[in-house]
Amino acid sequence: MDPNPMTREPKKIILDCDPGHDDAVALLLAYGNPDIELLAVTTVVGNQTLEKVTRNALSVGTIAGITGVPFAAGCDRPLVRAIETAPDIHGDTGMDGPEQPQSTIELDPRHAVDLIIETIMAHEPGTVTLVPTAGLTNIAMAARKEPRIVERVKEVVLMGGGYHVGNWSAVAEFNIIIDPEAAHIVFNENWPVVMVGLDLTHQALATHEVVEKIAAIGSKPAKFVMELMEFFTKTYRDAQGFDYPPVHDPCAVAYVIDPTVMTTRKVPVDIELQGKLTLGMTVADFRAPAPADCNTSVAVDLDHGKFWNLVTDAIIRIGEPDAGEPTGAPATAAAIAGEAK
Ligand code: PIR
Ligand code: CA
Repeated sequence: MDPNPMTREPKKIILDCDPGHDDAVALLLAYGNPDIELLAVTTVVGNQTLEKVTRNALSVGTIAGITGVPFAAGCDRPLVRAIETAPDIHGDTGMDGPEQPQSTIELDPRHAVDLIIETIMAHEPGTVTLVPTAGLTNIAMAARKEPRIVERVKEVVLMGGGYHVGNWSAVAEFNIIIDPEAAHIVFNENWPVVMVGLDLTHQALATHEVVEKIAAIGSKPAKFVMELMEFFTKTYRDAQGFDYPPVHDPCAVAYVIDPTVMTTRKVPVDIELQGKLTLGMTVADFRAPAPADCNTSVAVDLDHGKFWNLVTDAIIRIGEPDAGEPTGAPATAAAIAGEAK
Protein backbone atom coordinates (compact mmCIF):
# COMPACT_ATOMS: atom_id res chain seq x y z
CA MET A 1 0.00 0.00 0.00
CA ASP A 2 1.22 3.49 -0.88
CA PRO A 3 2.02 5.03 2.54
CA ASN A 4 1.15 8.53 1.32
CA PRO A 5 -2.59 9.22 1.76
CA MET A 6 -2.34 12.15 -0.69
CA THR A 7 -1.26 10.04 -3.65
CA ARG A 8 -2.77 6.64 -3.05
CA GLU A 9 -5.77 5.65 -5.15
CA PRO A 10 -8.98 4.73 -3.35
CA LYS A 11 -10.05 1.13 -3.82
CA LYS A 12 -13.27 0.70 -5.77
CA ILE A 13 -15.67 -1.75 -4.18
CA ILE A 14 -19.18 -3.12 -4.58
CA LEU A 15 -20.71 -4.08 -1.22
CA ASP A 16 -23.18 -6.97 -1.55
CA CYS A 17 -24.94 -7.31 1.79
CA ASP A 18 -27.95 -8.33 3.92
CA PRO A 19 -28.16 -5.75 6.74
CA GLY A 20 -27.87 -7.06 9.37
CA HIS A 21 -26.21 -5.32 12.34
CA ASP A 22 -22.68 -6.07 11.17
CA ASP A 23 -23.48 -5.34 7.50
CA ALA A 24 -24.60 -1.88 8.66
CA VAL A 25 -21.19 -1.31 10.25
CA ALA A 26 -19.51 -2.60 7.08
CA LEU A 27 -21.43 -0.05 5.03
CA LEU A 28 -20.50 2.81 7.37
CA LEU A 29 -16.85 1.76 7.29
CA ALA A 30 -16.84 1.57 3.49
CA TYR A 31 -18.51 4.96 3.12
CA GLY A 32 -16.58 6.74 5.85
CA ASN A 33 -13.10 5.53 4.94
CA PRO A 34 -11.21 7.76 2.47
CA ASP A 35 -9.35 4.83 0.91
CA ILE A 36 -12.59 3.26 -0.34
CA GLU A 37 -14.68 4.38 -3.29
CA LEU A 38 -18.09 2.78 -2.87
CA LEU A 39 -19.40 2.09 -6.39
CA ALA A 40 -22.64 0.31 -5.47
CA VAL A 41 -24.53 -1.30 -2.63
CA THR A 42 -26.50 -4.42 -3.49
CA THR A 43 -28.73 -6.57 -1.31
CA VAL A 44 -29.62 -10.24 -1.20
CA VAL A 45 -31.87 -12.42 0.95
CA GLY A 46 -30.00 -13.60 4.05
CA ASN A 47 -30.36 -12.33 7.59
CA GLN A 48 -33.94 -11.47 6.65
CA THR A 49 -36.10 -11.39 3.54
CA LEU A 50 -34.88 -9.37 0.57
CA GLU A 51 -37.52 -6.72 1.24
CA LYS A 52 -36.41 -6.24 4.85
CA VAL A 53 -32.66 -6.21 4.24
CA THR A 54 -33.10 -3.78 1.36
CA ARG A 55 -35.11 -1.43 3.56
CA ASN A 56 -32.36 -1.71 6.17
CA ALA A 57 -29.63 -0.91 3.65
CA LEU A 58 -31.50 2.23 2.61
CA SER A 59 -31.92 3.23 6.27
CA VAL A 60 -28.21 2.90 6.96
CA GLY A 61 -27.47 4.88 3.79
CA THR A 62 -29.86 7.59 4.97
CA ILE A 63 -28.29 7.79 8.43
CA ALA A 64 -24.84 8.11 6.90
CA GLY A 65 -26.05 10.70 4.38
CA ILE A 66 -24.89 8.60 1.43
CA THR A 67 -25.56 10.26 -1.92
CA GLY A 68 -24.57 9.34 -5.45
CA VAL A 69 -24.18 5.62 -4.76
CA PRO A 70 -26.72 3.25 -6.39
CA PHE A 71 -28.52 0.82 -4.08
CA ALA A 72 -30.15 -2.16 -5.80
CA ALA A 73 -32.04 -5.23 -4.62
CA GLY A 74 -31.02 -8.66 -5.89
CA CYS A 75 -32.04 -12.26 -5.43
CA ASP A 76 -34.92 -12.99 -3.08
CA ARG A 77 -34.05 -16.68 -2.64
CA PRO A 78 -31.04 -18.99 -2.85
CA LEU A 79 -30.18 -20.88 -6.07
CA VAL A 80 -31.38 -24.28 -4.89
CA ARG A 81 -32.35 -24.34 -1.22
CA ALA A 82 -35.26 -22.93 0.74
CA ILE A 83 -34.87 -19.51 2.33
CA GLU A 84 -33.31 -19.50 5.78
CA THR A 85 -33.08 -16.28 7.80
CA ALA A 86 -31.52 -15.40 11.18
CA PRO A 87 -34.19 -13.68 13.33
CA ASP A 88 -32.64 -15.01 16.57
CA ILE A 89 -29.57 -12.91 15.90
CA HIS A 90 -30.86 -9.92 13.92
CA GLY A 91 -34.49 -9.72 15.05
CA ASP A 92 -37.72 -9.53 13.10
CA THR A 93 -36.68 -6.53 10.99
CA GLY A 94 -33.20 -7.96 10.34
CA MET A 95 -31.74 -4.90 12.08
CA ASP A 96 -33.62 -4.66 15.37
CA GLY A 97 -32.57 -2.17 18.04
CA PRO A 98 -32.27 1.41 16.81
CA GLU A 99 -35.18 3.34 15.42
CA GLN A 100 -35.00 3.43 11.63
CA PRO A 101 -35.43 6.70 9.77
CA GLN A 102 -37.63 7.20 6.75
CA SER A 103 -35.28 6.55 3.85
CA THR A 104 -34.36 9.46 1.63
CA ILE A 105 -32.53 7.22 -0.84
CA GLU A 106 -34.38 5.91 -3.87
CA LEU A 107 -33.76 2.30 -4.81
CA ASP A 108 -32.09 1.83 -8.20
CA PRO A 109 -34.56 0.09 -10.55
CA ARG A 110 -31.95 -2.38 -11.82
CA HIS A 111 -31.63 -5.90 -10.46
CA ALA A 112 -28.53 -6.14 -8.26
CA VAL A 113 -27.04 -8.82 -10.54
CA ASP A 114 -27.24 -6.42 -13.49
CA LEU A 115 -25.88 -3.51 -11.47
CA ILE A 116 -22.92 -5.65 -10.37
CA ILE A 117 -22.21 -6.71 -13.96
CA GLU A 118 -22.63 -3.21 -15.43
CA THR A 119 -20.43 -1.65 -12.75
CA ILE A 120 -17.60 -4.13 -13.25
CA MET A 121 -17.77 -3.88 -17.05
CA ALA A 122 -17.77 -0.06 -16.89
CA HIS A 123 -14.47 0.07 -15.01
CA GLU A 124 -10.93 -0.83 -16.02
CA PRO A 125 -10.10 -4.51 -15.63
CA GLY A 126 -8.49 -5.29 -12.28
CA THR A 127 -9.86 -2.24 -10.50
CA VAL A 128 -13.11 -3.39 -8.87
CA THR A 129 -13.17 -5.49 -5.69
CA LEU A 130 -16.32 -7.39 -4.77
CA VAL A 131 -17.09 -7.41 -1.06
CA PRO A 132 -19.91 -9.86 -0.33
CA THR A 133 -21.05 -9.94 3.30
CA ALA A 134 -24.06 -12.23 2.81
CA GLY A 135 -25.06 -15.36 0.95
CA LEU A 136 -23.35 -15.54 -2.42
CA THR A 137 -26.45 -15.81 -4.62
CA ASN A 138 -26.04 -12.44 -6.40
CA ILE A 139 -22.32 -12.95 -7.00
CA ALA A 140 -22.78 -16.47 -8.39
CA MET A 141 -25.61 -15.28 -10.63
CA ALA A 142 -23.48 -12.41 -11.92
CA ALA A 143 -20.60 -14.77 -12.74
CA ARG A 144 -22.97 -17.03 -14.64
CA LYS A 145 -24.82 -14.26 -16.46
CA GLU A 146 -21.69 -12.40 -17.55
CA PRO A 147 -18.64 -14.69 -17.27
CA ARG A 148 -16.33 -11.90 -18.45
CA ILE A 149 -16.61 -10.27 -15.01
CA VAL A 150 -14.51 -13.05 -13.51
CA GLU A 151 -11.26 -11.97 -15.14
CA ARG A 152 -12.07 -8.26 -14.69
CA VAL A 153 -12.66 -8.33 -10.94
CA LYS A 154 -9.58 -7.47 -8.90
CA GLU A 155 -10.54 -9.85 -6.10
CA VAL A 156 -13.48 -11.13 -4.09
CA VAL A 157 -13.04 -10.34 -0.41
CA LEU A 158 -15.93 -12.08 1.29
CA MET A 159 -17.15 -12.53 4.83
CA GLY A 160 -18.17 -16.16 5.08
CA GLY A 161 -17.05 -19.61 6.04
CA GLY A 162 -14.52 -20.67 8.62
CA TYR A 163 -11.80 -23.30 8.41
CA HIS A 164 -12.04 -24.33 12.07
CA VAL A 165 -15.48 -23.31 13.23
CA GLY A 166 -19.12 -22.94 12.19
CA ASN A 167 -21.99 -20.85 13.52
CA TRP A 168 -25.01 -22.33 11.71
CA SER A 169 -23.88 -25.94 12.07
CA ALA A 170 -20.88 -27.47 13.77
CA VAL A 171 -18.77 -26.82 10.70
CA ALA A 172 -20.68 -24.37 8.48
CA GLU A 173 -21.09 -20.61 8.59
CA PHE A 174 -24.40 -18.87 7.81
CA ASN A 175 -23.44 -17.00 4.60
CA ILE A 176 -22.15 -20.21 3.03
CA ILE A 177 -24.74 -22.69 4.25
CA ILE A 178 -27.76 -20.59 3.21
CA ASP A 179 -26.67 -20.93 -0.42
CA PRO A 180 -23.89 -23.52 -0.65
CA GLU A 181 -24.29 -23.96 -4.42
CA ALA A 182 -23.70 -20.24 -4.94
CA ALA A 183 -20.66 -20.41 -2.65
CA HIS A 184 -19.38 -23.37 -4.67
CA ILE A 185 -19.56 -21.30 -7.84
CA VAL A 186 -17.81 -18.30 -6.29
CA PHE A 187 -14.95 -20.28 -4.70
CA ASN A 188 -14.34 -22.26 -7.88
CA GLU A 189 -14.23 -19.39 -10.35
CA ASN A 190 -10.80 -18.26 -11.46
CA TRP A 191 -10.67 -15.01 -9.51
CA PRO A 192 -8.77 -14.37 -6.31
CA VAL A 193 -10.98 -15.08 -3.29
CA VAL A 194 -10.05 -13.91 0.20
CA MET A 195 -12.17 -15.75 2.75
CA VAL A 196 -12.62 -13.59 5.83
CA GLY A 197 -14.28 -16.29 7.87
CA LEU A 198 -15.31 -16.89 11.45
CA ASP A 199 -11.75 -17.83 12.44
CA LEU A 200 -10.95 -14.15 11.89
CA THR A 201 -14.24 -12.42 12.65
CA HIS A 202 -14.61 -14.08 16.05
CA GLN A 203 -11.63 -11.89 17.01
CA ALA A 204 -13.54 -8.70 16.02
CA LEU A 205 -15.45 -8.48 19.28
CA ALA A 206 -17.35 -5.30 20.11
CA THR A 207 -16.07 -5.17 23.67
CA HIS A 208 -17.42 -2.78 26.27
CA GLU A 209 -14.42 -0.54 25.64
CA VAL A 210 -15.08 -0.46 21.88
CA VAL A 211 -18.74 0.45 22.30
CA GLU A 212 -17.83 3.19 24.82
CA LYS A 213 -15.40 4.68 22.32
CA ILE A 214 -18.07 4.76 19.65
CA ALA A 215 -20.62 6.22 22.07
CA ALA A 216 -18.14 9.01 22.91
CA ILE A 217 -18.26 10.23 19.30
CA GLY A 218 -21.76 11.49 20.05
CA SER A 219 -23.11 11.84 16.49
CA LYS A 220 -26.34 10.27 15.21
CA PRO A 221 -24.52 7.61 13.19
CA ALA A 222 -22.44 6.79 16.28
CA LYS A 223 -25.58 6.49 18.41
CA PHE A 224 -27.09 4.27 15.73
CA VAL A 225 -24.07 1.94 15.82
CA MET A 226 -24.15 1.91 19.60
CA GLU A 227 -27.79 0.83 19.58
CA LEU A 228 -27.07 -1.81 16.95
CA MET A 229 -24.29 -3.16 19.16
CA GLU A 230 -26.52 -3.20 22.23
CA PHE A 231 -29.04 -5.43 20.48
CA PHE A 232 -26.34 -7.58 18.86
CA THR A 233 -24.62 -8.07 22.22
CA LYS A 234 -27.82 -9.33 23.78
CA THR A 235 -28.76 -11.77 21.00
CA TYR A 236 -25.20 -13.06 20.68
CA ARG A 237 -25.16 -13.68 24.42
CA ASP A 238 -28.54 -15.43 24.43
CA ALA A 239 -28.29 -17.39 21.18
CA GLN A 240 -24.58 -18.16 20.97
CA GLY A 241 -23.17 -17.73 24.49
CA PHE A 242 -20.72 -14.95 23.59
CA ASP A 243 -19.78 -12.24 26.14
CA TYR A 244 -19.34 -9.75 23.29
CA PRO A 245 -20.62 -9.96 19.73
CA PRO A 246 -18.24 -10.60 16.84
CA VAL A 247 -18.78 -7.87 14.24
CA HIS A 248 -18.09 -9.96 11.16
CA ASP A 249 -18.78 -7.97 8.03
CA PRO A 250 -16.63 -4.84 8.44
CA CYS A 251 -13.61 -7.17 8.69
CA ALA A 252 -13.87 -7.82 4.94
CA VAL A 253 -14.01 -4.07 4.22
CA ALA A 254 -11.09 -3.48 6.59
CA TYR A 255 -9.00 -5.98 4.63
CA VAL A 256 -9.59 -4.01 1.43
CA ILE A 257 -8.66 -0.73 3.17
CA ASP A 258 -5.49 -2.14 4.74
CA PRO A 259 -4.56 -5.79 4.31
CA THR A 260 -2.09 -5.49 7.20
CA VAL A 261 -5.05 -5.35 9.61
CA MET A 262 -4.97 -9.15 9.42
CA THR A 263 -2.75 -12.02 8.39
CA THR A 264 -3.82 -14.38 5.62
CA ARG A 265 -2.67 -17.74 4.29
CA LYS A 266 -2.94 -19.03 0.75
CA VAL A 267 -4.73 -22.39 0.94
CA PRO A 268 -7.13 -24.20 -1.37
CA VAL A 269 -10.73 -23.93 -0.16
CA ASP A 270 -13.74 -25.78 -1.53
CA ILE A 271 -17.37 -25.98 -0.47
CA GLU A 272 -18.95 -29.22 0.73
CA LEU A 273 -22.22 -29.88 -1.11
CA GLN A 274 -22.74 -33.58 -0.32
CA GLY A 275 -22.11 -34.05 3.39
CA LYS A 276 -24.90 -35.07 5.69
CA LEU A 277 -23.21 -33.38 8.66
CA THR A 278 -20.91 -31.07 6.75
CA LEU A 279 -23.06 -29.31 4.13
CA GLY A 280 -21.71 -25.82 3.50
CA MET A 281 -18.36 -26.47 5.16
CA THR A 282 -15.47 -24.43 3.74
CA VAL A 283 -12.94 -27.25 3.47
CA ALA A 284 -9.44 -25.71 3.63
CA ASP A 285 -6.41 -27.77 2.76
CA PHE A 286 -3.53 -26.63 4.96
CA ARG A 287 -1.07 -29.18 3.62
CA ALA A 288 1.81 -27.03 2.43
CA PRO A 289 2.65 -25.78 -0.06
CA ALA A 290 -0.45 -24.47 -1.82
CA PRO A 291 -0.44 -25.35 -5.53
CA ALA A 292 0.60 -22.62 -7.96
CA ASP A 293 -2.93 -22.22 -9.31
CA CYS A 294 -4.50 -21.77 -5.88
CA ASN A 295 -6.94 -18.84 -6.06
CA THR A 296 -8.06 -18.79 -2.43
CA SER A 297 -6.66 -17.46 0.80
CA VAL A 298 -8.04 -17.41 4.31
CA ALA A 299 -7.82 -14.74 7.01
CA VAL A 300 -6.10 -15.90 10.19
CA ASP A 301 -5.24 -13.23 12.81
CA LEU A 302 -6.78 -9.80 13.36
CA ASP A 303 -5.14 -6.67 14.77
CA HIS A 304 -8.10 -5.80 17.02
CA GLY A 305 -6.94 -2.26 17.87
CA LYS A 306 -6.18 -1.31 14.27
CA PHE A 307 -9.50 -2.74 13.09
CA TRP A 308 -11.64 -0.84 15.57
CA ASN A 309 -9.70 2.38 14.94
CA LEU A 310 -10.65 2.09 11.27
CA VAL A 311 -14.31 1.68 12.23
CA THR A 312 -14.36 4.56 14.72
CA ASP A 313 -12.44 6.86 12.34
CA ALA A 314 -15.00 6.15 9.61
CA ILE A 315 -17.90 7.01 11.93
CA ILE A 316 -16.14 10.23 12.96
CA ARG A 317 -15.58 11.15 9.32
CA ILE A 318 -19.22 10.60 8.43
CA GLY A 319 -20.01 13.23 11.03
CA GLU A 320 -23.57 14.49 11.51
CA PRO A 321 -25.08 14.28 8.00
CA ASP A 322 -28.47 15.72 9.01
CA ALA A 323 -26.83 18.85 10.36
CA GLY A 324 -25.08 19.34 7.04
CA GLU A 325 -21.75 19.13 8.76
CA PRO A 326 -18.84 18.70 6.38
CA THR A 327 -17.44 15.23 6.12
CA GLY A 328 -13.72 14.56 6.38
CA ALA A 329 -13.52 15.82 9.96
CA PRO A 330 -9.88 15.79 11.04
CA ALA A 331 -10.51 14.13 14.41
CA THR A 332 -9.39 10.54 14.83
CA ALA A 333 -10.38 7.66 17.07
CA ALA A 334 -7.09 8.07 18.90
CA ALA A 335 -7.85 11.74 19.58
CA ILE A 336 -11.35 10.93 20.82
CA ALA A 337 -9.93 8.33 23.16
CA GLY A 338 -7.50 10.96 24.41
CA GLU A 339 -4.38 9.09 23.44
CA ALA A 340 -1.43 10.09 21.28
CA LYS A 341 -1.34 8.50 17.86
C1 PIR B 1 -24.35 -13.39 11.94
C2 PIR B 1 -24.98 -13.66 10.72
C3 PIR B 1 -25.82 -14.76 10.63
C4 PIR B 1 -25.97 -15.59 11.71
C5 PIR B 1 -25.31 -15.36 12.91
N1 PIR B 1 -25.40 -16.20 13.94
C6 PIR B 1 -24.50 -14.23 13.01
C7 PIR B 1 -24.72 -12.88 9.46
C8 PIR B 1 -23.79 -11.67 9.52
O1 PIR B 1 -24.40 -10.57 8.89
C9 PIR B 1 -22.53 -12.10 8.78
O2 PIR B 1 -22.50 -11.62 7.44
C10 PIR B 1 -22.57 -13.59 8.71
N2 PIR B 1 -24.00 -13.82 8.56
C11 PIR B 1 -21.92 -14.30 9.89
O3 PIR B 1 -22.22 -15.64 9.89
CA1 CA C 1 -24.10 -10.14 6.59
